[in-house]
Amino acid sequence: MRRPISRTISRRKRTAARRCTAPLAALVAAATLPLGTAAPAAADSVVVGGQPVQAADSPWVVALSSRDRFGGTRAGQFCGGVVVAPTKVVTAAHCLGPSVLGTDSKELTDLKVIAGRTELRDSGGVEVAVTGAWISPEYDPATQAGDLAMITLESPLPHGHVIQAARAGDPAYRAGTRAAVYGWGDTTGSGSYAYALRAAQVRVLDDAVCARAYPAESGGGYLPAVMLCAGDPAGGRDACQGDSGGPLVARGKLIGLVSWGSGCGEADAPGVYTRVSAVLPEQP
Ligand code: 4AZ
Repeated sequence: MRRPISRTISRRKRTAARRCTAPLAALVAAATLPLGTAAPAAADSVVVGGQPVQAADSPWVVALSSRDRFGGTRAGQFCGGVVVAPTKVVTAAHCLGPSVLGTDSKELTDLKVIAGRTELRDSGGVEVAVTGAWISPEYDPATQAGDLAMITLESPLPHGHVIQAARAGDPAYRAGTRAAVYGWGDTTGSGSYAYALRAAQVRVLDDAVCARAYPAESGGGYLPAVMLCAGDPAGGRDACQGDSGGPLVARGKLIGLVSWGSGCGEADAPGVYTRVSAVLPEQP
């Protein structure tokens, strides 16, 4: 059986602790974090078929961390994020929801952004506290439409960390464009979470290909207005669990956020990404 939304087959099967009851609305209403209380859960992690990269060479990639909830072995990393302004990080909305954080998701007291750190066991880079989170009003947890959240940092990161987001119509979105996805997620599809940042080279795929891979059906399907898909036609290169919220970059610009997919790196099951140009509000 293959269902179109990996949230039902990969993200959610990861841990029962993620199946939770806290309404996302509560999180949205709490425009200002703190979120969460301590409860162990597996990290939402991977890049399959990638290679190691240095945070210094891709300084806009950050890790979202909660040691309270995910433990300290990998610095509490549970999702990726992208710096779009000195105090603003975008990530997947689902990263701040119950499917990732578990129950009591509205009160995570130790949510941090880790920037400039390649290896999660090192102490390099900076850890910045989070003062607020905005969930896109377009986010629909049932379909993953609008899977984007914006986090406000307590103190600014240097301008060198910021990546520009591609606007609608940018050639970076064209099918066939080479792109790279970054993260500390599962490198195998079977729960081998990376300690060091990795990137995989993929290509932006045609909407028709994405729609064929994930036909509309009850509960999900590919929605080209708010999603794009990317992969390696032969499989093998993809984002995976734990990479969610991390960047898909093409032509030096942010085009997508890791959102969902069926498994990781399987042929004819490309990774699906939030179409940033459609969901991110215009930057000032
Ligand atoms: C996940 O569960 C997930 N292969 C993220 C990305 C993909 C699959 C699953 C894409 O977070």
